[in-house]
Amino acid sequence: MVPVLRLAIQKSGRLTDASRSLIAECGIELEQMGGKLRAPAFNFPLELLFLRDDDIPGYVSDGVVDAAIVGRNVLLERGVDVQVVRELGFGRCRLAIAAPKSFRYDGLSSLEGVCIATSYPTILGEFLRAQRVRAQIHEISGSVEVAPSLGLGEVICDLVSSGSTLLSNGLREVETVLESQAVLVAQRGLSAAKSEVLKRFTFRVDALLRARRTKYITLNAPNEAIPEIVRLLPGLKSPSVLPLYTSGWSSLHTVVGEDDFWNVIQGLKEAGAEGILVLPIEKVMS
Ligand code: PRT
Ligand code: ZN
Repeated sequence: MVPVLRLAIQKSGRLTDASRSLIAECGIELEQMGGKLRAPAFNFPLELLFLRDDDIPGYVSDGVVDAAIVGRNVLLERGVDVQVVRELGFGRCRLAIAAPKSFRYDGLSSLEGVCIATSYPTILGEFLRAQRVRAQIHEISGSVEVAPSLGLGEVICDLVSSGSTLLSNGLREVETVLESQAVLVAQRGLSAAKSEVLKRFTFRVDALLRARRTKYITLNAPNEAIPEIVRLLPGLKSPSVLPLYTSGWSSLHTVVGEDDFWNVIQGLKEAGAEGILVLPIEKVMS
């Protein structure tokens, strides 16, 4: 019998919606998504558990759950030994040191002897040790950005995404300690049967992640412009070229990565492409 993989996601917070969407887009349907602690899937051997993010790393390493989606920052702060299976590309943020505008910062040596307020003492401690900086760490549990104004630390170390929280508290980012995003993690030493279910789940996740990173492009072009357009298109293989009803014109179809997408489009127009359509891709199988 195929065992059920127990996968934990954050119950309610910044990673919740994206984690639920990922599972839904993998074609996995849950029996109920209400306020309950767990939801079994009816078309895949998976059971979802909704937990506080801080509890997730420990539950994975203890084997209470088999796998989970959690921020890399939380994982490293807990210091548990679990397997990072995939980076998921959402929940991106950085753990950064930020100082009041009045604080003179000329590099890491400016932090010597300084008191840093943070909810990430483990990660910060390791960073400071690696950089050979002796600073004091003052652990606080929330609203770290107000610490300097309350005299709880001269500088802070906290998660940043847009930077607007720092800005509105008169702080500026001076060092990046860690780049973070949501990761799929699994317990070390899963049984062979559960590893197989995880592999099937990861296969779906990979198809989805590849699709999210790519766009399907179609365009029309005069035949003489095709060599230059093909040169510009970094497709999976070379693009498909189909003749149009209007003689001397063709339609090209290909896949372009999100990273170089805008540069490619600009180049295509300059090379004579017309009627460019950009379409989302649902899955890309390797
Ligand atoms: O209730 P539970 O314990 O499960 O949730 P939580 O309140 O501890 O975590 P939550 O939901 O706030 O964040 C979950 C995860 O989202 C984090 O562990 C990160 O991996 C990720 N993430 C991504 C962030 C941010 N971006 C983020 N900006 N987590 C927190 N923030 C906070 C940050 O602490 C600061 O207060 O947002 C503020 C800064 O945001 P900007 O946009 O103003 O820079
Ligand atoms: Zn938390």
